[in-house]
Amino acid sequence: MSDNDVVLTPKTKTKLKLDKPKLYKVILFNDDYTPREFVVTVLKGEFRMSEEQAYHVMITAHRRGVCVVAVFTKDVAETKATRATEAGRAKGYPLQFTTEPEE
Ligand code: TYC
Repeated sequence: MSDNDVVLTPKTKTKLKLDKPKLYKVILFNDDYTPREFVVTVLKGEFRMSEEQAYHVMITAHRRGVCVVAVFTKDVAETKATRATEAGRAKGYPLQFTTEPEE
């Protein structure tokens, strides 16, 4: 090899790329039995909403049938949906929260 030959060394640096965690929506369903004020109380307690935010979400579910409450990582969404649904069940109400992945 002569002195002016160029030697190219391939770069082999490995970059650790972490995918951002997939997010899940918590969905609230309307029903004919759960009192409005109870829905508002659960939304405030489990989702840390103000009275106004909670009322808005409750009345949207009441009028349209469903409402997206908030978006979280999978574990947090499932835990909150389960706890909120359980709070209704404990009072004998059919209040339902579910989760679904964001597109
Ligand atoms: N529809 C209920 C009523 O009229 C109130 C309600 C609102 C229940 C929203 C569930 O997700 C809900 N008492």
